[in-house]
Amino acid sequence: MKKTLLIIYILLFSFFFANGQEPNYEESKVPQYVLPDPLKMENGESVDSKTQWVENRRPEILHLFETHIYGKAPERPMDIRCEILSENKYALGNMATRKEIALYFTDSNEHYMTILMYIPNKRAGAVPLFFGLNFKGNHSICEDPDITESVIRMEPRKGESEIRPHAFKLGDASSRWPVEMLIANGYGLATVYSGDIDPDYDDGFQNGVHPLFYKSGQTRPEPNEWGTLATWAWGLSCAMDYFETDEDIDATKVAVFGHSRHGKAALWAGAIDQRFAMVISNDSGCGGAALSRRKYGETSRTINTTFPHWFCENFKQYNDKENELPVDQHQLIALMAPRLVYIASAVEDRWADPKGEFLSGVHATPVYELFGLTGLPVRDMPAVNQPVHTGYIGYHVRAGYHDINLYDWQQFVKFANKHFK
Ligand code: GTR
Repeated sequence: MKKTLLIIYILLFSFFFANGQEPNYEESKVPQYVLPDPLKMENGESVDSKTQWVENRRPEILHLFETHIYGKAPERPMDIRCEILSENKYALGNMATRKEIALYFTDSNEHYMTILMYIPNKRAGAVPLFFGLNFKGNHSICEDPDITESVIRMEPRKGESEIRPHAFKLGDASSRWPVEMLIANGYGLATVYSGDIDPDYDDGFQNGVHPLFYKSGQTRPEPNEWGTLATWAWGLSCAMDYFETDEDIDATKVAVFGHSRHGKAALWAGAIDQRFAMVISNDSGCGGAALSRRKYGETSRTINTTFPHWFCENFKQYNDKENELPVDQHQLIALMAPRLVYIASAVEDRWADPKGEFLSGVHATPVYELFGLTGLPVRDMPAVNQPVHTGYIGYHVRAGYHDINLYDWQQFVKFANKHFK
């Protein structure tokens, strides 16, 4: 753990040294900014009814995010083909049924992602589900020895292939995945290794699903087409197509969640696909829940430089020009209305700008009010470990660093219990 933190700091330090740019961590140095009004159309007209929001303003904002930030994804394959690879009704000491499902992106059997799923055996009917991407393979989420090991694909080391056999051991990320706690609370859990959809490194968009959808002659996405985050979000929607067909799952109660880069993808998935009843962002930061105009911690320039493949090419035009962005991230949160959204921050995760994440919830709130709902019921940032769960936008800032841990999960479950039970 300490070693990992040290490596992260060294990487960040060398990155800023190379770029000659220090991140701002001082509130007094946050620039003055004016946020785009979610309730004002681009032509200046004000939006004062649900209908106007749903029919006009929401599509307008969605289109702006798609064109300038995440990029447009192609239509998902109709009737996506799936295959149950395994099923065990006696998993986790008989507590759960474990299934592994392959979802094929095309007619061939070559390109697919594998959903790993646990469903509580003690259930009266279909169950609500938490669903999110994992970083280290399906087998990393718990120590269940029968999970099929994901094929891990990472930036190739000199002379080697991108496939890294056994890069992560069984249960490697189990502290982030409280499977048994969720099962005991009556929730299902599903996950997909994000590298099944698009491996997380800049290879010019050759090794993920992109080439399967290129038009003839196309070799990389157009400037307004999907970067890796949008690709992951697209994959999350493909999984939702499957969940709708699985009788064990209540598809009207699926919470899509993600930590960090996966939190950014979860938010975008919740924006483009309104079948997700709840959207959870954990420490998603820049390009996720945090307001870009605050330029606190990670900025558009730093993120586009370190991860040039995450967003669409158009987003790079806004490096150092956050004020010129036609949208800011509170409007992404607003796109979830009237559904549930939860923003989780960690107080030491300054790189992700906890206050900027909180403020997104505050400034998305007027859209919830249009629906007669309370968004975030407070305007001042709550104290550490004092979650706010009474509105449709939930929030907490926990003690500690960039991570997703049991405390975070306990809050998500409490929030879900209020609405899903
Ligand atoms: C960081 C990145 C963040 C965040 C994080 C993660 O290096 O700058 O935007 O996404 O990675 O995904 O853990």
